[in-house]
Amino acid sequence: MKSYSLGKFDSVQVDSLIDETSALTDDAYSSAYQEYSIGLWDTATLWNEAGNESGDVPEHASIAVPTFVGASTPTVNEFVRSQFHVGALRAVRLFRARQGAIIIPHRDYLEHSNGFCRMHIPLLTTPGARNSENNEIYRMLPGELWFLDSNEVHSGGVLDSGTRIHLVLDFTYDHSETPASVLKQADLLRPVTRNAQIPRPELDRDALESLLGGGGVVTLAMWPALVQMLARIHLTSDVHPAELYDWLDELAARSGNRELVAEARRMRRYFLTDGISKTPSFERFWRDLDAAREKELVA
Ligand code: YCP
Ligand code: CO
Repeated sequence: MKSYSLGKFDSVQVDSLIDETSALTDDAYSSAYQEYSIGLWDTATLWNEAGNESGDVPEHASIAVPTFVGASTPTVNEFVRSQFHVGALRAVRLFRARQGAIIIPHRDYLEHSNGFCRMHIPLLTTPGARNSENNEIYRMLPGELWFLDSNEVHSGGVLDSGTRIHLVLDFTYDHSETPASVLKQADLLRPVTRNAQIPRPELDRDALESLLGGGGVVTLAMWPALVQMLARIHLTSDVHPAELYDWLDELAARSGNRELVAEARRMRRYFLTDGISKTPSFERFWRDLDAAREKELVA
């Protein structure tokens, strides 16, 4: 696995971050990244480039500063300034997943020249919290500092009714340096020795086959619900997260519906190969199809 833990922060310090972030209300969280979220998955942007309150984090060159929401998290801000080299910092966010919510398998930075050096510090967790990177599933625990290699196919969230909140920091990525160089004093972290990986039982291919066999009754309006079901399978059965896109191709092919075939292809491009600026969103794609159909009817 390319993602790894660099160690653990002092628990008293982490507790103060948990207290402060748990007190944030729902309006601190935004629906940026809806296209990626499956269920109640959202983000609160605490630091971003000056003037950007949208929640999106473009690969900008300016130093990150606290946002409107970040003005109400002085403890987090102080922690960030004391532990990290903020000159390289581009964003500070909270990623929250609740009640079975996950992020769809994808690769980040597809259209970025360099990407970010992304660090996760779990604050709140639940036994069903999971992350995936290629063929591996793992669980991060509160107070640990993790470097996430988001160039690899990954996903994450919760499988149970609980809530997971991670503090996520993005730094500019100077590939000649190790991720630990974003820390002011990497040697102050306590070492993490536990094995974070979680084994999964073999995938029941017959059960999967019966799900995919239903292509004939599927329409575009049902598509997101099917994607949501299939996207979670790799978190509980031993299969690569990118196989989701093969299943979608398969389901679409069996439906005999050209629109579904094009939609499955769009999703692979959006999440795995071309990225979001070069590929339409599902909403845009669906609207355009409807508009084209309308036109044909009129002609
Ligand atoms: C992640 N990737 O993998 C992030 C969340 C969308 C892009 C937002 O957690
Ligand atoms: Co990602």
